Amino acid sequence: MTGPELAEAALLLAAARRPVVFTGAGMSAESGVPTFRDAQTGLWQRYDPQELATPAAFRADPALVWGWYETRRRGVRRALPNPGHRAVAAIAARLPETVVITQNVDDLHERGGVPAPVRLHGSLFAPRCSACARPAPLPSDLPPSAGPPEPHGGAEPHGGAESHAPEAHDGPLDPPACADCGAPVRPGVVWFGEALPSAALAAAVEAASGCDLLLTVGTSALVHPAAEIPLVAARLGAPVVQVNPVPTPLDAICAVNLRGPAGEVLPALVRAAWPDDAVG
Ligand code: BJW
Ligand code: ZN
Repeated sequence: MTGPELAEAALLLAAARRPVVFTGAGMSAESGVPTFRDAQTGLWQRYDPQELATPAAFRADPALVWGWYETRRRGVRRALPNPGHRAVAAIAARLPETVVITQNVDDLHERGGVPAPVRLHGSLFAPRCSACARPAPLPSDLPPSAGPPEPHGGAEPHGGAESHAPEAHDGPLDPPACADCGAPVRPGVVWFGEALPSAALAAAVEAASGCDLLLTVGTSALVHPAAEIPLVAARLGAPVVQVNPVPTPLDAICAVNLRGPAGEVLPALVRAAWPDDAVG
């Protein structure tokens, strides 16, 4: 990828000392992890968020909700970081004050080389008791040969369109019981109507308030309060660079809009910012 927009964004990145990288589901799309709202492939095209991603849904049918999240967790387990994740890690390695803020509940930033992203919407890998909040152990995964292959594309990182198909839901699965109080264990993610983890939200607002560049990658910017993070940076004068194949509500506040997939645009951006480095 080349062009005046890439060159302009590269100048902003090369000049930055305290960048924030703010990511959404599009960051992991090329790893085969489905987004939520993309036409055809987004999870919400196939599943109703009100039946799966709210506290009321879990109360009404814990096995349905737990089974769905277990299917997704196993899909993510098989996925691999894509070149976009590695480019974000390269930015963080080059600029140690970089803060990576993610809405994603996968662990692909960590496996891609960013050890501690700020997680606004929790994690698929941190289940906890639905009553007393005690952290619960992850269920052990079946070996891949133990069952029929799932049609999730995570085993084919950076693959074609087939790897973006939402995975089949394996069906209801009773959640484990809390070892302390016996209540059902729930996924450690943030559902609609729930508060974001206060420390993570505070860290995100602080980083966005003090950054000198905000790079927003692969988010529709429709879900609040997370979507306000780029707005905080823009309001305080930091340039915002967006990486997304399609327009979003953030377009208007962006200094540069880079239209394209994160797995291609981010490595190109890193190469353009630091042409003499062997990273990206
Ligand atoms: C690519 C690409 C490629 C594709 N490369 N790009 C203000 C206004 C309106 C509503 C509200 C408001 N404040 C609060 C609300 C309510 C609600 C909300 O925002 N609703 C709106 C949807 C209308 N928010 C909440 O309920 C939040 N809680 C809250 O506000 O609590 C208040 C409270 C305070 C005190 C006490 C109690 C309560 C919680 C929100 C939780 C969101 N949870 C989810 C599910 C997580 C668990 C799970 O995984 O199942 O988080 S919803 C889902 O959306 C998930 C995501 O993190 C989040 C954002 O989605 P994201 O990442 O942007 O994905 P997509 O699919 O939308 O977009 C993907 C993008 O990638 C697209 O743009 C593509 O083009 C692009 N793309 N391929 C780069 N290769
Ligand atoms: Zn408990």
